[in-house]
Amino acid sequence: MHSTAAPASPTLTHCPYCALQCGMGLAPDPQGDGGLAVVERAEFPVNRGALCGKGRTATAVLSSRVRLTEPLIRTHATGRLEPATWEEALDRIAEGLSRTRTEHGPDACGVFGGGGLTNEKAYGLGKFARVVLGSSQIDYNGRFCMSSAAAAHQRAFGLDRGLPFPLEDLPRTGCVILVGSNLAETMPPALRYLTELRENGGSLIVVDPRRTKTAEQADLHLAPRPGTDLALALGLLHLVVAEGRTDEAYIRERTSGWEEARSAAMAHWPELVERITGVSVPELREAVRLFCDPEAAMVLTARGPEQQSKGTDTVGAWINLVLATGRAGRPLSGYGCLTGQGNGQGGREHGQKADQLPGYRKLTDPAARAHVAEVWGVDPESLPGPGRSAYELLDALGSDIKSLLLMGSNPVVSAPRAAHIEERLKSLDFLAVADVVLSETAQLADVVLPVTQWAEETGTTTNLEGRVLLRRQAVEPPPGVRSDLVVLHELAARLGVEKGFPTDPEEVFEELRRASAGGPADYSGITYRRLVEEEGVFWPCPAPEGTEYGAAATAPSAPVTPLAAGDGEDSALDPAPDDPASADTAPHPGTPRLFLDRFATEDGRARFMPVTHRAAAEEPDAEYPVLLTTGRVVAQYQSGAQTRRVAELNAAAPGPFVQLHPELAARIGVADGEDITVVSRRGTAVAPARVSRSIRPDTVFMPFHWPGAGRANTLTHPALDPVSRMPEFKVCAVRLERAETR
Ligand SMILES: Nc1nc2c(c(=O)[nH]1)N[C@H]1C(S)=C(S)[C@@H](COP(=O)(O)OP(=O)(O)OC[C@H]3O[C@@H](n4cnc5c(=O)[nH]c(N)nc54)[C@H](O)[C@@H]3O)O[C@H]1N2
Ligand SMILES: Nc1nc2c(c(=O)[nH]1)N[C@H]1C(S)=C(S)[C@@H](COP(=O)(O)OP(=O)(O)OC[C@H]3O[C@@H](n4cnc5c(=O)[nH]c(N)nc54)[C@H](O)[C@@H]3O)O[C@H]1N2
Ligand code: SF4
Ligand SMILES: [Mo]
Repeated sequence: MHSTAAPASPTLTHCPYCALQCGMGLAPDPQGDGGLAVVERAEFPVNRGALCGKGRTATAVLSSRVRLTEPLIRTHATGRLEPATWEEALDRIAEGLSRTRTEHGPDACGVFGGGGLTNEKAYGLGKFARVVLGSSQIDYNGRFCMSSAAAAHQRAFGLDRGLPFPLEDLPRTGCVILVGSNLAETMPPALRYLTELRENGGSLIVVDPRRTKTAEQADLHLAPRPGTDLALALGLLHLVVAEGRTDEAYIRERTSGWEEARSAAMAHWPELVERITGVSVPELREAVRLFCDPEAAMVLTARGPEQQSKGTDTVGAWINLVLATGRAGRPLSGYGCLTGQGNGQGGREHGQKADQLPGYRKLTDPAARAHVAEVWGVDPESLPGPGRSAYELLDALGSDIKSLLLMGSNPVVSAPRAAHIEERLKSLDFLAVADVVLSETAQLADVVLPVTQWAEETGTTTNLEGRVLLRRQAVEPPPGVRSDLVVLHELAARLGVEKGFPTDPEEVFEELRRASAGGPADYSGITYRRLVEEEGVFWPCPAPEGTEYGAAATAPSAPVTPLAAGDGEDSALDPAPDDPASADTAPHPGTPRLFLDRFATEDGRARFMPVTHRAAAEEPDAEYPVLLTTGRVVAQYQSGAQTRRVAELNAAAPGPFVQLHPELAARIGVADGEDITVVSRRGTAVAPARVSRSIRPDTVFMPFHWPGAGRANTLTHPALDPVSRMPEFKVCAVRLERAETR
């Protein structure tokens, strides 16, 4: 892959990795080995042509040298995975699942999905679990990602869309507080928005226990002890009240629950907060000044404060700060969560979540069940209820759950307490994995299916702004590889459901439109055609009333303010060709900005959450005296299944490490580059020390991208947030030892 000036008409598509969903073009490689060259797509608004190293090199994973090209079946004779035909592999999976269903009931069949799957795949997977298997046991890796922010969004605003405004609003606000996001490494092209913010005179506050590349850009860097963001936000709110900086008129007119939230915050004195967090009172005061002085301001959270056993309350505390200062649902202001995976947003809307039906409907809501059952042509009574959350589902493997179909995740590397989860996966009667590569989880499977990936197929994703995008097919997949949609179709047929699992992504999307119509995440007004003609469409985007997909009868109270005429005006929005009734009804323009008139709650008011600080599930003690936190580096993606197969990225980030402060390094007697043994109550990991002044002396940081001895998740704690069921990836207690010299 080479980045070059654009040759003739490249295929316009989007990066396979993170939630920014950078636009890119793919053209035949001018070097001529049959591969693809990545070309700039400067007109796409989100990244304006810029790509990070992962995006630039993404075509390397299309090469048959690194990926799966034939199905594999574990043979009894050798115990190893051996090549097989598609017929054999699909038959084996159908057999495995139906045996489990017969012997142990439908809920003994589990399904695990991923936030990297397109909307069409996520929708198909949820339908497959509920209609074909009749199982409630489905969840996905997004539970490990943004579920705490999603839960807090729902509670406070009545609707969960990561960002309620487009990124282009960032440079024009007055102050951004970025809580536990290392955007400079996790979404590099987005850093530009923050640079522009500062160029325009706005200020940036970064909250991170490490002085990251992102924190280096900040006007103010607050470095709390991991797991104390809740106290930090409450301390800031305390000061806001004490300094008389609340917006009383806004609180009165647009919110509810302020008194309780205010009392809870008042118990968090700045001096107490300083003791809990390690952030000094003058720093807290400076943060309040920077945040409150300008007319408009935003708070954005990412995994730092969210991946905690109190992530929902923590996000709630930051939302309280935003509400008390009158900064949500107003232009250039608000709270947002920076969603992570390529389809982290859409993947959480269309039914692969344990408690959810497409369109972000609740599985427990009788009206939602009736609507979706009708679209699916089944009896609402036949739909199972909510299942277990991701960690609980993985933890139940081998006991309640006997067979698992897994698509789009690599939990052997990415799940908390991973050695235990690896054992649970091994104890299954039957495991089937569909993947692009032979991931560490696929290596444990009874059957592995080689599937197509981004540039080899068409499908939609929804980026962190709620912008629905079309990824277009640019190349033919290698022979022997089939799409996840074909897998679902074939398995459904083998399990007795002949219809309802089309293999054409647009056909699936058309069904998704109907299923989502009238739901909170309404896609019914979006068509593939519009996605080609516009640079994406923001949901909610209902179909006009009276049209085939129009859902006037089921529409919820209008929570949102469509974009004022202007954006998208000139983009010939033809009605869907198969939809003559809509000829004179104007298509909905989509909703870039939410909540400007009212919030999506029943009374239209945002709800304060009365939250108080509490400790992490596992605090340091004499035996395990150091805090471990985990996260990412720029050159690797997630479990590394894809990026560890790209030479350029491996050269940049070859393996795990333990980042620690020189004082801590001196205490245990390790020098930079020497191996450290990190021990937690879950297990032991070994990786070289990276000695650095950019981290608190009481904390070590490990990236989680690698399997084996340096696997960070061998150490992490599976304590779950009581509401979101998010595991505590960001805090646990460890002991450090100098590794034995070899
Ligand atoms: N290069 C790269 N980019 C990615 C990904 C990737 O794997 N690699 N993954 C994508 C996905 S799915 C996601 S979810 C996003 C994640 O994007 P980010 O949330 O930016 O990523 P992390 O590195 O997990 O965490 C961010 C920061 O939280 C800090 N942190 C740790 N503990 C705490 C704490 O207790 N409080 C606070 N305030 N901060 C804390 C860490 O030091 C880290 O710098 O990135 C997306 N982009
Ligand atoms: N310690 C620690 N652990 C963490 C985190 C952390 O910060 N710290 N972050 C958590 C977060 S935010 C996330 S999102 C998870 C992510 O962790 P995982 O769920 O493991 O995510 P990926 O590594 O992206 O796994 C995706 C898998 O699907 C495959 N794949 C890609 N595209 C397709 C497709 O179209 N179809 C199919 N069938 N397969 C496909 C890839 O090759 C890969 O094997 O990790 C979580 N784990
Ligand atoms: S920032 Fe995210 S979407 Fe953009 S190129 Fe990098 S990995 Fe891809
Ligand atoms: Mo994520």
